[in-house]
Amino acid sequence: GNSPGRGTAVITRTKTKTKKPSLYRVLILNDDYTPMEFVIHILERFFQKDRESATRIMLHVHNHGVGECGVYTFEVAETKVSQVMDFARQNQHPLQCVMEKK
Ligand code: TYC
Repeated sequence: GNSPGRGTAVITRTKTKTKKPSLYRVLILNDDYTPMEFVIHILERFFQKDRESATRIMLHVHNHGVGECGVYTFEVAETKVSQVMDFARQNQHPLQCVMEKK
């Protein structure tokens, strides 16, 4: 540490930051009402999936109840969830999107 002023001591950090950010899965949940085509569109628009991957993920969710859209750091994952929830609500679909720590 150094001593910048009268009666003050500062501990300086020597070690380089090496902590990796925690990662979060963004998941979509199945429901009985959201059109398949709408879910495919969500996956293309907000998760940069090509049509084939988007269709595969949508069908996985349709058949299994839940599926992974992508893995992101906290703030990015939060933003994706908000974007999906806002877009679904705007279009009056009950689609649910959540995040979970890996
Ligand atoms: N189960 C919906 C239907 O049959 C399709 C769907 C798939 C809805 C995935 C939501 O996350 C979802 N129209």
